[in-house]
Amino acid sequence: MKLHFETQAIHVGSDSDAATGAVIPPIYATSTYEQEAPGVHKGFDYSRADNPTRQRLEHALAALEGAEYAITFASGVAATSAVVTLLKPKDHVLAGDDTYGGTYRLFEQIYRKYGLEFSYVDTSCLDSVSIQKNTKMIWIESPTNPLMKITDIAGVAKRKKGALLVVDNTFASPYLQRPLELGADLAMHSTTKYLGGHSDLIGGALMTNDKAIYEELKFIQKAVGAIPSPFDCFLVHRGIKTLAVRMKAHSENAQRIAEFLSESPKVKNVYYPGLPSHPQHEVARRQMRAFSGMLSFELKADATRFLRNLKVIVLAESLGGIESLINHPAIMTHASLPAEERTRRGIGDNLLRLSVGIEHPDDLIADLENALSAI
Ligand code: P1T
Repeated sequence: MKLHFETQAIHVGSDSDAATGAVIPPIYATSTYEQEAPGVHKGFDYSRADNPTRQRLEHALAALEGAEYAITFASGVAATSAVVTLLKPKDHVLAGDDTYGGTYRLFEQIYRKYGLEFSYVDTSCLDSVSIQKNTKMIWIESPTNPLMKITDIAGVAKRKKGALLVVDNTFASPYLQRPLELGADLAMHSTTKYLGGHSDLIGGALMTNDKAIYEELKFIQKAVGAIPSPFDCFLVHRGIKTLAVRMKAHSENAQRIAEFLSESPKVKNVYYPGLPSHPQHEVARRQMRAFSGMLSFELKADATRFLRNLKVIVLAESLGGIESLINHPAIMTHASLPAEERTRRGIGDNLLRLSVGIEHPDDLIADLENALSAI
């Protein structure tokens, strides 16, 4: 029987514990496993290689992305790093020009010195996706961080000419968007965000249907060792059981707030793919089930004073938790970009990014209204 997303999120990887019948299986806090004789064991030998709590989470994550395989990491950045180590010196990565600041930092400040080449284009415009002879990977986010640009994933997949297409699906979550079904080779997540959903852990994951890529990444996971703890795996697994209901609530709240902000005379621009005025609104409608809880907006003046006057919405990095978080990208999440790179991308000093939580939307709107009236 083919189960729906909501049912898979609750049941895949969540069979009762065979030893005790516990409906919620135990967290396997163990580094190692007894062997009957050298090399004879029950499938686990050392927890860097594999751990039952992690394995259950990986089964669940694979099901949610519609993938054969999932591999988890200690952070989203560790997952990104694992993907890049599939490449060799002189290979070229064509990346979106609006990605998480830490992704750009990893590419430019770590991997460039190992001889990899990176260039950045606006992949929301398909014509800018031009593949060089040595392009081995295309790296996109959709929606992007922080400007919420949308890339036509199926459109890029048609142009990839043998390069691996990797989609950082963090802002959408697998409930809203499934890149592998649109032709991507790998989906990547910071599980810190919507999958965990409660701002209480750091983690990352990769999903694929390609066995050879999976085996290579599984080897990298073990050999490099950036694995998540069993405790964090348990928390992500608990979080994803409510992913569907949370994503519906995040999306509904964000739509209301985007509409509210669009009407404010104090706001210059609102970036939210759910607004019909968003340049890629139609693409988003086609490839996403709803528009998620992430939006950005540019104030006409004085972002700092506005932020000081918020009482419910919390000023903090990160996103995707049940509580609303607001971020100043130029000073916080995207500070690692050189100033001229930020300006080129359109990340100005009055740009704010809001991760809309699942509080009552009237309270969030009242909080924003009050802070807007102070500027
Ligand atoms: O923080 P970590 O779990 O390592 O994930 C990195 C990462 C990767 N991809 C995207 C789209 C992200 O947004 C992030 C992390 N982002 C933040 C911490 C932030 O506030 O934008």
